[in-house]
Amino acid sequence: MADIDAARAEGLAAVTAATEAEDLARVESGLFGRKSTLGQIKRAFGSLAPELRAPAGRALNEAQQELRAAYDRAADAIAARARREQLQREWQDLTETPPGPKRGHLHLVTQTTERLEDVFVGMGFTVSEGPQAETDWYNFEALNLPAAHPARSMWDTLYLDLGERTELGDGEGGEASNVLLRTHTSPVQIRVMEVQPPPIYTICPGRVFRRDTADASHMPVFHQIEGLVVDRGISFTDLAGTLEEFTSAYFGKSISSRLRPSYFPFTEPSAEFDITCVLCEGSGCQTCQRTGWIELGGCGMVHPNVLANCGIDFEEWTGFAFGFGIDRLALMRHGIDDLRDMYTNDIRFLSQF
Ligand code: FA5
Repeated sequence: MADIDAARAEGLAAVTAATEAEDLARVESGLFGRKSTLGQIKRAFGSLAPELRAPAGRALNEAQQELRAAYDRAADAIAARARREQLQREWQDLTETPPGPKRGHLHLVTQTTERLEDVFVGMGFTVSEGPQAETDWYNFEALNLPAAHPARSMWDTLYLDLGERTELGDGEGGEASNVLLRTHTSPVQIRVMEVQPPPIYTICPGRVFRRDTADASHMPVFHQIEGLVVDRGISFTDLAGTLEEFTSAYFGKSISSRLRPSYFPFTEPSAEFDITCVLCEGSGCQTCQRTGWIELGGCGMVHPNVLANCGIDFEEWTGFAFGFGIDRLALMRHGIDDLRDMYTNDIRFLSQF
């Protein structure tokens, strides 16, 4: 019995001392094999008196079971620790988002609009706004474009079906079939002239809508900025000078402007307003089709009919107006190939600006 106890204690101590899988494997044969201490004691049972064999056998079995249980616990603990260590070694951070909150910024078109406003405010202009859903009166009729005027086809229009009369108009328009998404910022001219007596020096930036198919230089929803000046003795040279002043203030001294004859029903005479190609600075490249110039928008002297529609005496007051696309301007300024890139909301593209 004393030998069995001693062998059990010795076995338990050996199991406890084994901290690695190899140590445990090494002590295993000393614990359970035929040549183990308990195995040798068992073989000596033959020399015991018969009445002692049963209690000795029970004690030996208990000792063997105890050692087996201690051995299995130690093996489990070593295996669990090895697995933990392996997982720790093989762990990889696959998270795609950078840690911590990142500050966003204004969209490129908003940044461009704010810069344009700054330049014009610096030149003495105020900023005016108007609704995006307009009546036929403001978007067309008051701008010298009566119903069925052929020039209406210059603007592919999206009409709104509101079902009932709306509050948008002031009596001249406002019936459901007459409500549309404004196709340009020119209706804001009318809204300003209706309420503000001259002199007027204002710009009107805003979102406009056309039934245009999206391509590299067109979007169905885009942005324009309108300029309107009404004062005594305003002439075409004031228009040309203002646009030139704006061009060098916004783009820098190396970029200038030119006017080409054109047609808009609400201005007479009318012109197309070009600037030196920002990318090649006038030497000719793919973007400007080797002309050295890029078209920015339209302009002209406010048509007397438009002044009259707003109750302004065109004998006393004259004015000029201009309007150009903000999105295309941003495109040119940053050398972007495709207008659609600005609106697909790919954060990798947007975060460059
Ligand atoms: C007008 O909309 C006139 N209201 C401009 C004007 C104002 C003339 C005051 C005279 C006096 P136009 O349709 O050409 O003109 O548009 C002006 C500019 O808007 C274009 O030169 C272009 O830069 C931009 N634009 C037109 N259509 C789109 C489109 N689908 N996507 C992006 N930009 C466009």
